[in-house]
Amino acid sequence: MVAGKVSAAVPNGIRPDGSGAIWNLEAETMSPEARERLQLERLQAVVRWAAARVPFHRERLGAAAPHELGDLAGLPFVRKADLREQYPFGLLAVPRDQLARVHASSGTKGKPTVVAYTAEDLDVWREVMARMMTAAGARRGDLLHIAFGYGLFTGGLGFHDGAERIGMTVVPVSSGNTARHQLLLQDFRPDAIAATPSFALHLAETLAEQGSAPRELGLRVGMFGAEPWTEGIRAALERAFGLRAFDIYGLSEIIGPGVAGECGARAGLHIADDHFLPEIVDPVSGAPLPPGREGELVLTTLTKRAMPLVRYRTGDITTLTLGPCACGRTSARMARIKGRSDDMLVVRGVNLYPSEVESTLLGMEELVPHYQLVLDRGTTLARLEVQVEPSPELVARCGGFSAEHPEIVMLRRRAAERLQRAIGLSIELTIVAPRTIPRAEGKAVRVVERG
Ligand code: DLL
Repeated sequence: MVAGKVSAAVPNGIRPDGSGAIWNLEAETMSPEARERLQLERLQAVVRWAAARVPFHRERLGAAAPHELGDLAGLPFVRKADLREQYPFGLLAVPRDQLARVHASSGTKGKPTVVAYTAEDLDVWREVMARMMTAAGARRGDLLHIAFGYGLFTGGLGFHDGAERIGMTVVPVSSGNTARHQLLLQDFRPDAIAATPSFALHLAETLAEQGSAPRELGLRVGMFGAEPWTEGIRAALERAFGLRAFDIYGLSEIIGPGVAGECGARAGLHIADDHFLPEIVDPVSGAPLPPGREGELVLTTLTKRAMPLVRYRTGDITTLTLGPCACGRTSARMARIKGRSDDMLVVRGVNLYPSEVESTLLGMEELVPHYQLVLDRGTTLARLEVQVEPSPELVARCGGFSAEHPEIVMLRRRAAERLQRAIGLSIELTIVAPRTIPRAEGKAVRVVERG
């Protein structure tokens, strides 16, 4: 069996005033030495477990037996393409009838990627989600409005199960149907909301359009994730709703949401690294990079039974920090995700992530936090255009939207200059009419290709 003790359902780190609560004191504050010992023990077990039970892993891992954590770097990577090739159940390490649940990615490019859980795996998932939500300040008895999609996507059910473990009251609204969200937010007055940051902004915008003030809903905690977002979006969400916004990260292949999340110090996301072992590698060469260097996050599941993965290439770009955090947790932390390596655009030889455009533009109060990068590959030199919308206040001041209005023309010039200074590229920028950029109900689409 893979070593994997799951903590009791009762939180043991909650201070009487509820501040700075830690769900699992033992696991989240263990000493670095104890953490490394546990990680090595679990790594050895998972490598044995995967090689003994899954032909795909056996062929690649052979008789590998890591003696120290550093030996991990000698093992082969697993990629998303491997999951597709093994569709649907080729990577299972347990008989199919021992699965408690299956999830899958949306599969926009061909077959979906299937992931599977035993009952123990679901228990680990609930545990890590309870940790992350507690770190964000969610408490037993809080009412939680879940706006992540339910179904094969891991967002809805992941938050749902973790919230039930904490003892929250769950409202499983799921994604879509903005009018229903508005009604329930106004009538139920939840303490907390879980959503993609872009959908939450959309909710704030539509509420304001109908004359109600999102701040008056009384939301205290926002838990956001499933797509890259920046400090600019955080500020916009906190301003709109008057809540504190926390970043929660995860991916279906590893477990779903709950791989990492921010605490009250908001100095990086704590990784549940007693269950998921992180590494950073050079996205091109795959060579391991030291803490503090930016690169691609690679994760190894230390306790998953149904579908263990050793050295899974997440495609997500971040950095790791190992130092202690003010909150008392001792896990490794990762910086907020800059983007996916496959979302990186190369514009006239310069690497560019949509999040860099976002963090530059969102500091401007005449713009709203909805933008899109339109890439035209129809021309010989790929052309990039940034589209962004003006704030309703500015449009009202101009007496309606017109791209030729002097204030809009000036705003366009200033925004383009700001981008040029920050990114070092002159990029075509267009201020488009309010509501032109599509609002997503799930993950926002930041880059669209034309031509
Ligand atoms: O998006 C799981 C999730 C649901 C996480 C709800 C957080 C909240 P997938 O659909 O498999 O799973 O997509 C995983 O989404 O590799 C990242 O590229 C991106 N992603 C997830 N969380 C964040 C985040 C879920 N907090 C992919 N910041 C990952 C940036 C994120 N990107």
